Amino acid sequence: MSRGELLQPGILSCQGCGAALAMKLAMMGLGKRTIVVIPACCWTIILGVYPYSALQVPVIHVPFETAAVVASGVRAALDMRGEKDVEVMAWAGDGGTFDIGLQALSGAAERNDDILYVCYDNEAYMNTGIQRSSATPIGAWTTTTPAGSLKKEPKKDLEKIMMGHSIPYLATLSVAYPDDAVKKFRRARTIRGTKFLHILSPCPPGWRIDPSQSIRTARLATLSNVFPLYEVVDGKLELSLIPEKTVPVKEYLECQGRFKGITPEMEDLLQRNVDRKWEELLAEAEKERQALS
Ligand SMILES: Cc1ncc(C[n+]2csc(CCOP(=O)(O)OP(=O)(O)O)c2C)c(N)n1
Ligand code: SF4
Repeated sequence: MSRGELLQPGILSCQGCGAALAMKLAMMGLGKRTIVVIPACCWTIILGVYPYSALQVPVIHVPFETAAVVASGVRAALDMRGEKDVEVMAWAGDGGTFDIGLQALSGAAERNDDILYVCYDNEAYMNTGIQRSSATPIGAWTTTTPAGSLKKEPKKDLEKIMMGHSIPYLATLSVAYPDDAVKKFRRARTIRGTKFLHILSPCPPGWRIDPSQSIRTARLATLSNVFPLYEVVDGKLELSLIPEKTVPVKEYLECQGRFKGITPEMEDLLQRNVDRKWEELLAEAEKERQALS
């Protein structure tokens, strides 16, 4: 894999930040003719302080809830100028996507605006000190789900919501599978209409892991089917990876301090939800496979 030279050294992330690596992979897949729209999130900081920027492409910082709508506006302006070869990427955290930016994202997707929307998912509002978002899993500690009242609600199924918009391309990615991730960014670039990519990006301070364990933790998320990797192209689902041997969810939970207080009942529920979702994905992928044969 060649170096991601569009993301320069000197970024202001914590050590082992999955979100930083995610951007490096995005830039490797997308290339120079890209404009990046970033709402309030850790990446507002990671990039560096104006007038400096670690990204060698134009970046627009926008209010928290407006990533998708600003990206749509930039797209419209580029279209008027005839600059069809420029990809507009909205790049937001899970708080900015699953919660506060969802309405703007839904609007763009319903219009099928030609933008790439990427959610880097660290499963909480990390930039403001680790608060619960609707992407936070059951049983996770955050500063708003302290010991004794850990999150009881399951993570919102954003893929289902986005698939309900019939967009031409949706994919899940992980920083632990960089080749797969770069391939999906490249593919997204070739597709016109709204593309939605969801990339799992561990956050060592928020997940209570050692920075050296970021990639291992992300890999366990996929090997336990907590975060399966797949693509949906024009409504057809294809799994990117089927683990040879599935790891119990427990193993994924045990390597992170944020799940230290999880109850056996919550753990059970999480495992059951993961199994059900995986069965659904397998069935959908098999249906598509049979339709093709
Ligand atoms: C309307 C509005 N509400 C709250 C904030 C404060 N704020 C800035 S960043 C942030 C957290 C962003 O969380 P997320 O989107 O998950 O990205 P992460 O910080 O995890 O990278 C919050 C709450 C804001 N800037 N604007
Ligand atoms: S708090 Fe988490 S997401 Fe934010 S820069 Fe640090 S490691 Fe990255």
